[in-house]
Amino acid sequence: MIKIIPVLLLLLGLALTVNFAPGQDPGLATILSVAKSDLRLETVRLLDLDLLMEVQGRVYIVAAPADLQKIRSAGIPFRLETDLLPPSAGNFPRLQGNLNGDFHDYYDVEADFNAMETAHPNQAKVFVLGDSLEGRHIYAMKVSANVQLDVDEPQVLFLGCHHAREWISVEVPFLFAKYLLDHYGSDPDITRLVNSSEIWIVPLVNPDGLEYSIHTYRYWRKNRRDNEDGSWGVDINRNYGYAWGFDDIGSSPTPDSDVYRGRAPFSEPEIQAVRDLISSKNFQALITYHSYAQDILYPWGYTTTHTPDDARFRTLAAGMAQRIQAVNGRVYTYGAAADTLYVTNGDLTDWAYGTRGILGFTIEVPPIDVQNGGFFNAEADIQPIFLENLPAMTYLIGQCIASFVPAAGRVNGQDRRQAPPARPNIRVKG
Ligand code: 0X9
Ligand code: ZN
Repeated sequence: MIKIIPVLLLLLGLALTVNFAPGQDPGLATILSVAKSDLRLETVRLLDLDLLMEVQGRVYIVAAPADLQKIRSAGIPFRLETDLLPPSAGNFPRLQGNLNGDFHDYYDVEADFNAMETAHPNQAKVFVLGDSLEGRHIYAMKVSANVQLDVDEPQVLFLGCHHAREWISVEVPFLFAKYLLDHYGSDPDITRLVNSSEIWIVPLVNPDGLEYSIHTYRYWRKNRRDNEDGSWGVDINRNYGYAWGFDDIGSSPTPDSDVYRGRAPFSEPEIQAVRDLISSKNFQALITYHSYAQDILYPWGYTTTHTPDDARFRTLAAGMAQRIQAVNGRVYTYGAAADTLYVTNGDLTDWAYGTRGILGFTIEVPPIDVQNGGFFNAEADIQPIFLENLPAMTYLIGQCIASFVPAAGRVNGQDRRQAPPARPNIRVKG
């Protein structure tokens, strides 16, 4: 997404990382560059441009036809760079050759989840939360001791892949489910966690987008909604129903934008499925995985005002960052999302916190920048990235167990919710 980070990357590296598929989706395939001096941050925001990277003073942009038009109208000189990004060739690493390598695709998630349930019938149960636009299932796995029973226990949710091109974000929650099941009964800490909580894992919120990213266009971000104006996709992390469309900076009303918020809150079935799961449970906390950056973000995203729970959020984020750093030495920064990253509206964590008081975190896993690979994690990095995130996941569950209030003494989630904000900046068309 919008990530402007100075980079010394050589163009060769750029060619290696882009799986460009000319002809398959010409509306999405143009790459162009603009001199950095001609492109100010406000312009980027205003024009809603999807920045790819910065190389030697030039900013590379993934441009749909409408973006090209906007850049032309704004009078910004640009250079077409499409030729620099050839179709993936035989000598490219396997991962970049239209194959997902060790990364899960939809069918891998399905098969592995079913196998895990069969192997661990007392601790793992697979649920179908709903279906995507193209009819794929949105899978969830519940991991808990005596998993068939519903007990009043702390509940924590881990999700991945709202954004199609962020393949690593499937792996972290998926591998967590696998780790819990593989270590239940032998590792006392894991056994205790599984015995005293309900852990829910939804590793692939956007299966249509992921399949499209694997097979057609590696940089695809949104779902596969036909917007019926020649453009495709809604950014499902702008479609949640709290402060939806609060302004046109944190999301876009324009269908061909990469941060298009959709026609209405919760218009997209993929996140209706997530909403319905969350509404039917009593989650204390959640982590939604994204890439790339190394940060831990919490509400609000729609405004730089802090939540009344800022201190609690900060303590938990610091605890997670510290544990992550202890594994491989990587520093994850943390803070309120709108301060730390950029404003977003209609994202999962704002909705989960704003309507149900859930302590919702977005973790953007490595790499830290495009120089280190951007959305293209090496297969060899899957395990290290999962393993460094593992103690943050178990820490968060441990904190939820420690502060759990059983149903009898609990304030209903409904009572914790905060009235959605007015939308002073919303533009009315017509
Ligand atoms: O923009 C997003 O949806 C996330 N970043 S990404 O580059 N993976 O697309 C960040 C969402 C963070 N949440 C808020 N800012 N509320
Ligand atoms: Zn993302």
